[in-house]
Amino acid sequence: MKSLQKRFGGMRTLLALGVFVPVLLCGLLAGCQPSATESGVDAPAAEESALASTEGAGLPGDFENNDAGFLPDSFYATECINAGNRGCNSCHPDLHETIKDLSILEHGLGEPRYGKSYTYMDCITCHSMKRSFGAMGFADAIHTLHLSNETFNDDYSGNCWNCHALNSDGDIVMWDEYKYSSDFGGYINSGDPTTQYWNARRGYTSGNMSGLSYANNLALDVEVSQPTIENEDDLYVLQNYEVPDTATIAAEDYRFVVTGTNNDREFTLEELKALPATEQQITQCCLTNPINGGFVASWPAKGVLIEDIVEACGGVPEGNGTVSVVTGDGWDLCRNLNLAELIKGKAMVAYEFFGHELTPGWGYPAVTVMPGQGAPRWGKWATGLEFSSEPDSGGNWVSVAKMPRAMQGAICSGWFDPVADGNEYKLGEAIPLRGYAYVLNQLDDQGGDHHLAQIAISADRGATWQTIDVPADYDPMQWTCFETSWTPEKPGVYTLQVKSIDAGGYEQIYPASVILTVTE
Ligand SMILES: Nc1nc2c(c(=O)[nH]1)N[C@H]1C(S)=C(S)[C@@H](COP(=O)(O)O)O[C@H]1N2
Ligand SMILES: [Mo]
Repeated sequence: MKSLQKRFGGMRTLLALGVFVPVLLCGLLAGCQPSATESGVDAPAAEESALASTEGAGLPGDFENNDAGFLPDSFYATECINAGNRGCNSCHPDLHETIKDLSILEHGLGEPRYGKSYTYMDCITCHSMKRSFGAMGFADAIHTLHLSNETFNDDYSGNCWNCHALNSDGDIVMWDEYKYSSDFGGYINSGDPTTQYWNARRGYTSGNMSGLSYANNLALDVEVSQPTIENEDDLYVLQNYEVPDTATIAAEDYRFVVTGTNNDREFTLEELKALPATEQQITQCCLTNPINGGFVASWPAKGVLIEDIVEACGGVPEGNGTVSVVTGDGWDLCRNLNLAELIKGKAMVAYEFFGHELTPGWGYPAVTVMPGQGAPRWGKWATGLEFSSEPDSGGNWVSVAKMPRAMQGAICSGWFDPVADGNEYKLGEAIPLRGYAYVLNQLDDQGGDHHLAQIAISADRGATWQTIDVPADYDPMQWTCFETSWTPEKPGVYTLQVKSIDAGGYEQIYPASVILTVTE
């Protein structure tokens, strides 16, 4: 059996050697194709050495080089489902590398965080939001891009099933979602003990034809906490437009302009810093944080509460119930926010994080942090506040949660350990498990309250869930992290899943999943 880690490990070595990258990775994207020749890499030689170091087999991802991938080697896993050559990462082990040269305006995604790599999930959050905003539907483009590409067609024997799968109802789905589903291996509830028994009687002792193993009814000893991130580089950086000039403005030239108050004022950075300061931990979560994503973090911030700015400006006139953040790049999803809600949430204009000034990418000189609100409502490179009587742009929790794949950040979870698929452990070893769960703390249109109530963990593809209650005194605006360890009783290939359960009656539809192997 070849584990994913081994395959990916092999690929990483190739990438480190700098061979083969343009041909393999960029070759599939028209945008960076020229670099294959410009870089001067001797492609045929590179390809030869690449082949030599992949154990004499064809390319990882080559559909005719049947491979069981993360599954134990068997006729079904290798010949029938060819699990090792399917999904984006089988040809693009580093998807961020694949897209990073597209401009910021096209893909404002920074480096992956927490040691994660980009997966299909990092793309589909935005690319499923084709109705109004977010990224375009890319199905037509991605199909054409691949099917008109020589590398995909000839070197990879590429076809529909590199990327797609058929579920038990015969629907065409994405392999990268299907590989974590309870339908995997041909039984709709494969994790169910009755199904496992049926399979075991036919010789599939792990309980699934594919060789996947299950652990039903987990009873782990789980600890929860609400920490800030230890490593400040784990705070994601993302922008929708070009980084504006205000990101590097000299402190003495910067002005923070406040209008719509009883006594409108302009503040220099020094004057802002002279107002009463507040330090607090804040959880920031992009609404499009992918399933198992890294666009979420909890960090220490210092700044001035919006309430204290209002006070410094002599209050706001009756009727000015909303506030808009003015930003250096013109980002405008932080306009017409409900002032009372922001004050209650201790929203502030932050000019420091981790004990030092903000960096250009993170919104220098000032960012408005809006605890409990999705990160699109935060304004980086903030240059002022406009208080007004415009109507509030509205709480939209329910409509957001109804786009569960696109707006996963409203109710989300992810793994820090194991951080990705493919880790191997020895039987008897206690496997450390760590991750986060978060629910956007907003009122919905009906005034319903939403915050994280429980974290649920499964090792049988969702047939049974262990639920962990979030303590009632936890801050609903912060993420909750969990930590535990698990010692499986049998060797096998397991799937661990975690999901968030909201106090307002919703639960995360697509859990965050990781596949790991336990060897004898
Ligand atoms: N001025 C400005 N503010 C912005 C954005 C932006 O593009 N421009 N993006 C928003 C979104 S969608 C996110 S997720 C966060 C990203 O913040 P970070 O890069 O500091 O983590 O900033 C928010 N505020
Ligand atoms: Mo975002």
